[in-house]
Amino acid sequence: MNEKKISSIDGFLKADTDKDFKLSKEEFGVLLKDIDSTLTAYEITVAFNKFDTNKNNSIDYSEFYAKLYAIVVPPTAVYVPPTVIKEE
Ligand SMILES: [Ca+2]
Ligand SMILES: [Ca+2]
Repeated sequence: MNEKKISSIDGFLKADTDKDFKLSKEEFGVLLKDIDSTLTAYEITVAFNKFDTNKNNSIDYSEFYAKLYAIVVPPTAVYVPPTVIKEE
């Protein structure tokens, strides 16, 4: 198993406090603050807008995972698409 993949799913589910499988800016902010408590509201907004690639003001798992993968996982890692996640 890929530890980074597991932690990204855990992080997403933990951050998604209302369990709609999307991260609002508030939920995303809590997640980022958990990672780096020195982040400002502005930095969180910038990061949120980067993750929210379709600009619908929420981050779904595919957006989250695609960006997290680009940022965190080294290019040599095997990409496993989040096929278990259903899009609306
Ligand atoms: Ca949510
Ligand atoms: Ca979105």
